[in-house]
Amino acid sequence: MISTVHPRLRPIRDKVEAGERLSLDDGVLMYENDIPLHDLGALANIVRERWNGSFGYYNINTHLNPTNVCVYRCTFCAFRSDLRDPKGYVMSDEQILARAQEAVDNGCTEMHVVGGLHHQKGYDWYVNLVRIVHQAHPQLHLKAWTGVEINWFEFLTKKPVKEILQDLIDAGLGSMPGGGAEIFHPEVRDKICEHKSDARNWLHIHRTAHELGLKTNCTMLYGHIENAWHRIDHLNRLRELQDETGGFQTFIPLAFHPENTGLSHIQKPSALMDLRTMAISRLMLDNIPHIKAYWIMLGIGTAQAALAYGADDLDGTVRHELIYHDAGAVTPEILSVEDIRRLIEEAGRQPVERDTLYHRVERDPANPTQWSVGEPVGVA
Ligand code: V47
Repeated sequence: MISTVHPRLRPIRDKVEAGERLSLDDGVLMYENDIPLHDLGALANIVRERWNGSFGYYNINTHLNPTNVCVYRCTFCAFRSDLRDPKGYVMSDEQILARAQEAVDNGCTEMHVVGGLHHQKGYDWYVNLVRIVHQAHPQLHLKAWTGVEINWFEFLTKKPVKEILQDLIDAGLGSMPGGGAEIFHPEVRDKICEHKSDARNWLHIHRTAHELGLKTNCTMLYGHIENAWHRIDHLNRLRELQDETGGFQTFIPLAFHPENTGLSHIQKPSALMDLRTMAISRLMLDNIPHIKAYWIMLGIGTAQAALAYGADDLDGTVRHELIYHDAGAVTPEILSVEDIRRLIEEAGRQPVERDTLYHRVERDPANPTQWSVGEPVGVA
C-alpha cells in the first residue's frame, strides 16, 4: 500500500493496488507536469513486480540490417538511404552468413533483423535471408521483419498476410520485432510516415502473427510531434489487441533521436520524459508481461533507472546497431555480459539471461557459448 501520493493520483493508486484497469483519461492525467514522477515510478513498480518480481532480464543478441536502401522517407529516420547515395548498402548472402557465424561464435541466442524496403529486391530475397541463416544456425532465434516490412511484402506479392507469415515461419522465422508502430494516430502518422503501413494494417499483421502462434513485440516512438493524448491512444490500441490475442511479449518505448533526421530541429526527450513514459506504459499496458528499457536508445544511466520505473528488461548485449547510432546515440555499440549484469545488479535487481521467447538460458560455465533453454521467466 502506497500511502502518500499526489492527491490527483489517489484514484489511480487505488485502481493499481486493486489490479483494476486505468482509463484513457488516467493515462493523459499522468503526463501532466505537476504529477510527480517518483509517484508514477512507485505505482509502475507495483505492476512490474506483480509480473516479474525483482528480476532484470537481458539477452545476448546481435542486429542485422541487411540494407538501408528504403522506398519510404520517414521524417524521423536517419538510417535510410537512397539507392545511389554513397551511404546506401546491401549485404550479400556471404556477408549475412558471416554475421550469423560471428553471432553464434559469441554465444548469441538471437539475431534481430530489420532494414530498409529496397525496391530492387523481391520478396524472395527477404524470405531467403531467413532461410539461409536458419539452415546454417537453427539454434539462433530469428526475430525478423517488422509489420511495415510484412505490409511491403503484401504490396509486392499481393498475397494475404497469413500466407506471407507462413512462408517466413516455414523458412525459420522465430518471432517479430515491434518496430514500425511509431504513433498510430493519423494526425501524427500522416505527417511522419504517411506512405508506410497505417495503424489498421500494422495491427492486423500482428493479430495474424499471433493467430499463427508467433510472438511479437510492440513499440511507440515518442518525443517528436505527438502529444500526450496521441501516446495514450497508441497504448490503448496495443492494449486492445493484447486483450484479443495475448501475443505481445514486450513493449519498448522508443525515445526520438533527432540528429541527421528531417526533424532535427526537435529536442531529444529528457531523461525525465523517458522515465515518465516508461512508468505510464507499464501502468497502461497491464496485459503485456514485459516492458523493455532499450539501453542503446535511453543511455545506460536512464536504462538502469528505468528498472525502478516499470521496466524489467534491458534488451541485449547488442552488436552492430545502426538505427540509433545513425541518429546520434552516444551509447557504446556493445555491452559485455559482465557489464549488463552489473548494471542490473546496481539497480537492485537480479540479472537473468533470457532467450527471445522469455525462457531462462542455461550456459555451460566451461564453455559459455554453448547454451540450452530453461523454464519460462516471470512470477505471474
Ligand atoms: O520502427 C527509427 C525507431 C524502430 C529513429 O522488438 C527511431 O525487441 C528514435 O523497433 N529516433 C526500430 N527512434 C527499432 C525497434 C526495436 C528496437 C529494439 C528492440 C526491439 C524489439 C525493437 O526505431 C523504428 C522506429 O520506430 N526509430 N529512427 C530515431 N531517429
